[in-house]
Amino acid sequence: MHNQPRGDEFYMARAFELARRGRFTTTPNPNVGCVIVLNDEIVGEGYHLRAGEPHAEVHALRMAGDKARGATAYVTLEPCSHHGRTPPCADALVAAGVSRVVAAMQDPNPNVAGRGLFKLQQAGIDVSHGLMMNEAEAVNRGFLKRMRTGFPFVQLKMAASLDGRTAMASGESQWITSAAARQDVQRYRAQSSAILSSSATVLADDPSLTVRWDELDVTTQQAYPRENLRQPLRVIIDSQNRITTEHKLISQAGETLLARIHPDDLHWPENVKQLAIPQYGQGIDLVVLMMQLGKLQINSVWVEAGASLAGALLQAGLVDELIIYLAPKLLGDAARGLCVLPGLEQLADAPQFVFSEVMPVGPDLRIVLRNAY
Ligand code: AOF
Ligand code: ZN
Repeated sequence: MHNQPRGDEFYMARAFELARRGRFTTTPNPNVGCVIVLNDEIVGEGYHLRAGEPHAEVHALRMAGDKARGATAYVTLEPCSHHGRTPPCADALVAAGVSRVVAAMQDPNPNVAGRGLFKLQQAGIDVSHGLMMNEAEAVNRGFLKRMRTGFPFVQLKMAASLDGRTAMASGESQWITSAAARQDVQRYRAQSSAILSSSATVLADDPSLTVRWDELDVTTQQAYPRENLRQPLRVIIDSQNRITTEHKLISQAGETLLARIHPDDLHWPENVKQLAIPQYGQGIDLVVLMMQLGKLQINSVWVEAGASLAGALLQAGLVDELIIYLAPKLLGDAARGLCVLPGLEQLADAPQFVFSEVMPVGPDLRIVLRNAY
C-alpha cells in the first residue's frame, strides 16, 4: 500500500507500459494504453491489441465496471470520436460516468484531431492533454508520421564491418554480423508494418523476409505470444519484373507486394499483389512508392536491402532512421561499401545523421542514427 497520492505521471507511465504490449500487432492502428483510477487505486486497465478489436479505453472500462463512475481515465492518445471499425471511445467514457480524462497527446488522425477531447469536455468532463508527450511520440512514430504526412516512418537497416564494408569483392557476404544481430533484426521486423527489399537482394539471397517466432529472443517471445504472430507486408521493388513464383518469399505466410513499373498479367498466388509505380531514372519512383504505402495504411517500413536501394532511399531523403549492425571485422578496401551515392562529390552534400543510440548486441554493435534535420 501507499500513503502519498500518486501523481498523474505514475498512472500515465503505467498506461504507456500497457500501450507497448500492442507494438507487434496494432498496425495500422496506433499503440494505446488506458488506466482508470478511482481514489488513488487502479480499477481498470487495458490496451489496444489489434485493429478491429476494442480500443484501450473499452477494455479498461469493462474491467472497471461501476468503479469508472467519478474516476480518472489516463489514455496515451486522445480518445477517438469517430465510428471506425469500433464505436467512439469518447462516448464510452461519457456513458461510464468518468469525471476526468488525461490524454498524453491529441490524435492527429483527421477523423479525431481534437474532437474526442471536445466531446468529453462538452459532457462536463475535466479534460487535459500534454503529459509525457515524448513517450507518446516515441511509442507511435509510424502511425503519427503517417497521419501527419501521409508517409510511413522508414528505418534502414544495414550490416557492415568495422570499416563500413558489407561484402567481399566477390560478393561473398553471408553472416558478416552475428546470430545475436540477426535475432535483433527479427524483433525489428516483428514491429514493422512492412519489410522493404529489392529484387537484386531477392535474386542474390532468396530470403523469406518473414518473422520467425522461434528466432525471436525470449523476452520478445514472452511479450508476443506465438498465436498473435503477424507477418509484415513484404514489399519488393522489382522494376524489371525479375521476381518469379519460384522465389522463396512468394510462398511465405502473409502478403507480398511487388512494386513494378509494368505489372504483368501472370497468375500469382492470392496473397501476392502488384503495385504500379512510375519509373524514375533506372528504377521506380521511391517517393511515389512510399506515398502509396502510406495510402495502404503502412505505418512503418523496415528496409533490408543492398547498397543501391539504401543509397537511393538516402538520396531521396526518405530515411527516418538508420540502424547499423557493426561487426568487429575488417574487410579491407577492395570489399564493397555500405551504400551507393552517385553524384556525391562534395563533403557538404554528404547525408548527415545524429547518433541516437549505441548498444552492444552479442559481439556486434547496434548503432541507431536519425536524420540531422
Ligand atoms: C482510441 N483508443 O485504443 C485506439 C485509437 O477503426 P478503429 O475503430 O479501430 O479506429 C482506428 C482509429 O482510432 C485510429 O486510426 C486512431 O485514430 C484511433 N485509435 N483510439 O481512442 C485506441 N487504438
Ligand atoms: Zn477509440
